[in-house]
Amino acid sequence: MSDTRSGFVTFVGRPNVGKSTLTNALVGEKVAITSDKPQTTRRAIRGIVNRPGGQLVVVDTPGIHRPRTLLGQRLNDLVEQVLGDVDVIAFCAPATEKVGPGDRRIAESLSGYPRAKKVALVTKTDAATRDQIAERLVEVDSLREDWAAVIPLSAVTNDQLDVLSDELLALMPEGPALYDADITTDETLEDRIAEIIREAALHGVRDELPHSIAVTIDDVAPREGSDLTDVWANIIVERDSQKAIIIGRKGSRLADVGARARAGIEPLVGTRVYLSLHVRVAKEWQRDAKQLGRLGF
Ligand SMILES: Nc1nc2c(ncn2[C@@H]2O[C@H](COP(=O)(O)OP(=O)(O)O)[C@@H](O)[C@H]2O)c(=O)[nH]1
Ligand SMILES: [Mg+2]
Repeated sequence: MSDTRSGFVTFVGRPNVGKSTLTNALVGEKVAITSDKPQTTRRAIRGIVNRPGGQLVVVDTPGIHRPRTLLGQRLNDLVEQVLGDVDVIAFCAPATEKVGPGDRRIAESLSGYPRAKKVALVTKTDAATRDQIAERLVEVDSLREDWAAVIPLSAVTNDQLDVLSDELLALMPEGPALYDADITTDETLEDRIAEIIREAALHGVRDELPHSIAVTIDDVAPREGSDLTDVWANIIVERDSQKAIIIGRKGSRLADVGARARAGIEPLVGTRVYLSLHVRVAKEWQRDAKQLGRLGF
């Protein structure tokens, strides 16, 4: 018999409702990149939350989309798999927007995962009025009969996150911790660096470009005889015109991306970083099985 609980939880909800931000806030460290662009999350990222009563593994996913490319289909398959496996699914809707058809559809779709317990979260309470929060709680509560809990919270001000962790842990099966207590994610260092660079590259780009950006790492190596880590990475886009946008006038945009990325990578590796970024074109990689395989999808 075990006196601790442990298990897996994932957040679902429309894009931009704050799922990745909440993952990071619970873990207490940035394990999932965030942005206001669609499809920012492209992997199932596991963040680990240690509590006195046990361990939560938070799986942040891209969410179900209408697939427009092979990448989109693969991401949907990944999300289906996660939803079928987790112990708890937490539905998220922001306090700042009325519940709409998209929310309703997602909440209904949770019936397809009978194994998981379901909770509802009203996110972004810091940006909403008391009346909005109250209205949203009522709307969200009525979306399903079987919510184990309905919790308002803010991942930005950390409001009610302890309540959420305790509630989630209480819904988990009894069992020992699944990961060592001193790790926050099972992502590799290279994967985390690639994601930080992608987040930097997403900054300030619009339209289709966010979807077209991928990042690969050639090498991460401490430079001999110095307190410096060399990182060689590639930003992959789908067209020459996109390459020109990423690089910018006289390389100015790429320099900004590099500076922004370096600031995120340095605390992760614990040294100063020399970042070598190359922009490459992989034609239509989102639709090409071979290229997707190469990029790890
Ligand atoms: N004010 C406020 N903004 C938030 C909160 N959580 C997320 N956001 C913002 O909402 C946007 C989308 O967040 P993200 O976590 O990437 O959403 P996801 O697509 O559901 O993973 C970002 O610009 C976040 O900074 C919150 O608790 N309060
Ligand atoms: Mg996300």
